[in-house]
Amino acid sequence: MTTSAHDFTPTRDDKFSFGLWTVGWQGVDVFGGAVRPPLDPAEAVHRLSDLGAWGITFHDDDVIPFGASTQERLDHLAPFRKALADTGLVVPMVTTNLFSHPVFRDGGFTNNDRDVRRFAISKVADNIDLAVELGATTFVAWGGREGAESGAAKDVRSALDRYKEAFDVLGAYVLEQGYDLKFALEPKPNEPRGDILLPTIGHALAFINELEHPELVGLNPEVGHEEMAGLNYAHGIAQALWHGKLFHLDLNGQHGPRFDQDLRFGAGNARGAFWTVDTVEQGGYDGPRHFDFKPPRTEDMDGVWASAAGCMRNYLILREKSRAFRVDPEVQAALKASRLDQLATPTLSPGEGLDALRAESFDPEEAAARGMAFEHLDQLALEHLYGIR
Ligand code: GLT
Ligand code: MN
Ligand code: MN
Repeated sequence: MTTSAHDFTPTRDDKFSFGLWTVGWQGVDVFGGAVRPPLDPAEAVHRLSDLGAWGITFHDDDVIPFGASTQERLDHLAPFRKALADTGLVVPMVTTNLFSHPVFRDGGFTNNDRDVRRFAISKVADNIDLAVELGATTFVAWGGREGAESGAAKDVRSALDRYKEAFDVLGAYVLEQGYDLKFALEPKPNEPRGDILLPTIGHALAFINELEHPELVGLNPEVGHEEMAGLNYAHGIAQALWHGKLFHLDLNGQHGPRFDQDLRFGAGNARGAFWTVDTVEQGGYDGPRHFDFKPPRTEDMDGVWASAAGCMRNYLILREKSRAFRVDPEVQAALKASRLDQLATPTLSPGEGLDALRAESFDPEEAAARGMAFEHLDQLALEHLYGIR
């Protein structure tokens, strides 16, 4: 079943998923305490299912309190599992909290304290077992506390050695167990640390190449995290796709370089959101459309669900706009006028070498006089986005 034109009701086929920590965020920030009551994970499953979501994701600590005994662990998981079974909601991704407890004040995998690093790896291994048991195939690693505020405090090269060591050990574990699970690194430039390791998609891609099992590790880029660094998210995920490394996505909204806003998807940089959806839909990504947002502190629980519904509705609206843009004959002519077809053609023909290029007569003045016609093309895109085409 596909969504028909102007029907922005989400269905399971749309593969929308939400972090339990998103709708469950109680609004605690640096300037104030909770404004909303704790949300029972089982209730979150039911409410998200009613709204048309397909999946739910979580950190170990979102469902099982830190330090829980084996029995407490089972007790906390039972109602969550029942809600999943009752609704048919899936768990496509699981992640580990290596940032909230004070023990992680200097991070997990790259903490200067060796004991803490050993604990962090074992906490993740336990959570990998749970992830696989619940059917997850992606394991996100957001290293928000892996970083520093000052220069001498972190030897970046040693820290990267330790970061690599953690993924090498955990990758070997996944292979040994025969698990169908891949890791997705989530870059972020700063916040909560002054500077976070693996700050952007590019840093993370380069890091993956140094691992023992690079094939097991890809990316989970978040809209706001790239835009905080002034980067173009659609370009970032396009490059991740090009490398075959777009394993998962965190969709949300952000207004330019400032603190991590985690707005609902489609709020913030609306033009960026349009190109994000266009890239996701055109680029061959078929994984979850995962929302990682924080319903603002101004909202009560009704506002939380309105915000969650808004994420999905905005995605579907932008998907319809992207499709309409791509099939518009005027757009197709404009793409041709802007020579996108030429960009898709190899620069050298089969069998041609440098000699052929050197022998070619080329008039730079004539070529320099040709405009690219990008303004007309972008105006058509904006008119689709603004809703008049
Ligand atoms: C945290 C962070 C997110 C990450 C989550 C996964 S937790 O809320 O801000 O960007 O995706 O650990
Ligand atoms: Mn995220
Ligand atoms: Mn964020």
